[in-house]
Amino acid sequence: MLKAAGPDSVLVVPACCTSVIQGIYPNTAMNIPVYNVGFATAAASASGMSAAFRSMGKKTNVIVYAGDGGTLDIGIQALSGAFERGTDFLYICYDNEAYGNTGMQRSGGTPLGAKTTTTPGGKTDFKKDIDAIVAAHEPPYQATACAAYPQDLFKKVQKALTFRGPTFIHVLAPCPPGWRYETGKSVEVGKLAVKSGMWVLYEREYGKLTITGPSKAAIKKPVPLEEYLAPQGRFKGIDRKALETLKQRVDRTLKRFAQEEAGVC
Ligand SMILES: Cc1ncc(C[n+]2csc(CCOP(=O)(O)OP(=O)(O)O)c2C)c(N)n1
Ligand SMILES: [Mg+2]
Repeated sequence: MLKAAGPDSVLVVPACCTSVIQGIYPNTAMNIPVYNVGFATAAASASGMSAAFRSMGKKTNVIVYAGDGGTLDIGIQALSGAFERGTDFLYICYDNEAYGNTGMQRSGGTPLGAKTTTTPGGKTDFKKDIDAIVAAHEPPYQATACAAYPQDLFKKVQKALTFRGPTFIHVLAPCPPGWRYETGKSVEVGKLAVKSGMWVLYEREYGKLTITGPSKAAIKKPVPLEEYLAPQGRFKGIDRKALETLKQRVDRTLKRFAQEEAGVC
């Protein structure tokens, strides 16, 4: 993402796993300025920063890099405000589907049936559709991506930064300790999320939806959802009812996307 963004960029990172690896003043592991801010405040901090840069005539990319907890839950009011005000920034949510930094508690991003430390019997609620919430703010550009497809992600970051105004990229980030699979399987698990239709890659430009990359095939013929769930300990022993509900949800989502892209709805 930083390669795509280039050196004239600043990162705004709220409390999350990234806070642990971002580095120490005056040099950061990111090689660009990184602002570590309060958990709920990423989009608000970025708003001020963007306004300051633009008033000085600078085009510096202001990029929020926040987790699912910091985006779907605690940071949602700041996110909504910044999008409503038309803030010129890119908001990237990397979604490992739980509060990773504090030991994998369930978040609004945790999918139905997944075990976390606070849902030991499997989550009983659906994953929150943050992309629909963002879409309701009518940003000029939003996209989804997955860490298992880095070139797709690279292109989307580059593209997002060509727009003026708020842009959003929601990245599925497989997490070995949290999802309970072997580290070497990260790419495979990420690809199965997309191939099974559990995660759909797309772009929405001025409201117009385009399905991208491997999701074009997955939306027509997804691999069985069990292939995605099986390598992950968090879905071990998922009850039949939750599995059926999850499958129906995936089916419905894929149909909805296909119809929207075809202009049927
Ligand atoms: C106001 C506040 N509440 C709780 C915390 C503790 N905390 C720090 S990081 C974190 C989890 C962040 O989860 P997420 O945003 O999904 O990012 P991840 O850790 O998964 O990368 C929590 C609960 C905090 N720093 N501030
Ligand atoms: Mg998380």
